[in-house]
Amino acid sequence: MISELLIQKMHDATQVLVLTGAGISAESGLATFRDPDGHWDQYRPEDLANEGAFRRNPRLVQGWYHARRKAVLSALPNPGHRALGALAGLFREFTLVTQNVDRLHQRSGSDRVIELHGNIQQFHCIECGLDAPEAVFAEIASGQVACCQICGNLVRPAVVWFGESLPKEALDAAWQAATRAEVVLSVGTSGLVYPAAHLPLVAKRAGAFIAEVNIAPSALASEMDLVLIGKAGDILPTLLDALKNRKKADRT
Ligand code: BJW
Ligand code: ZN
Repeated sequence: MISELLIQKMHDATQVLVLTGAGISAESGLATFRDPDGHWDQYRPEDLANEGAFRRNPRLVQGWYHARRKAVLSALPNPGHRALGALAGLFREFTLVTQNVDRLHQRSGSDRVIELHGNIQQFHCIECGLDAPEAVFAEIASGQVACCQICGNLVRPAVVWFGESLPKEALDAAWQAATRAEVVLSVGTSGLVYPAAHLPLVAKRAGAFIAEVNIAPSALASEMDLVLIGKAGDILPTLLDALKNRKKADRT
């Protein structure tokens, strides 16, 4: 099921980067963005995931993020997340970069996850930046527009919307790791959103072998050295086992 070429490339590699997207959390029951039944089957991105939309209709946007935050808090990491956590231990340098805001990688035991698009757990004031207390979620749930207790401005989720810069430190670290990586796996992402989608391409230009794991070819598929079609929760544990076996065979 897993390509021998990928196993060999990963077996030989010391520096690996994995980029994940919403597809890896689909098997935890969280909706993706662009798949049928994804978030944007119901809403247009421009109505929700940008600052202008938020200022025009804060109740809608706060309510949508609050509902997603609740879904995230009751979701559990799945075998795909866990396999990446275990894969990390097989390489000298393993960089896990995610576009996801759900923190399921961290909850499955991955440390040092680079979050490109922030996280949905925290909300903060758009003006003074103060972290919102837990009480704002009850306000939002009751249909009120939640505002900062210090300056009275709106509170927003700590995510990156369209037109906003990604956190500089996170993007720089991901970019540097991409230029060093010998193998890149792009998992469960449509490859449509930049600059995240540049990472596998940057790595390829620097000589990396790049592969994707997706239930259908992504927008980056034609650039990939290898496309593995299937669920992340099936393919990643199989890849982990195959690599462990190969390493064990080497030692005997
Ligand atoms: C499975 C599966 C299973 C399902 N197993 N697989 C260069 C070119 C063109 C445009 C731009 C560019 N550079 C910048 C831009 C503009 C813009 C952009 O990219 N636009 C394009 C869409 C056209 N980018 C930005 O604005 C970014 N900022 C920026 O560049 O700042 C500099 C700047 C400032 C000012 C002006 C110009 C530049 C910011 C992007 C922020 C993205 N934010 C969101 C929302 C986050 C908050 C939230 O969660 O609501 O991030 S958008 C949304 O898309 C979210 C995701 O992280 C992101 C990527 O989505 P993802 O993860 O790929 O999900 P899907 O649903 O698209 O795909 C799921 C995949 O999984 C599918 O392929 C399935 O097949 C697969 N799948 N089940 C494996 N079980
Ligand atoms: Zn404030």
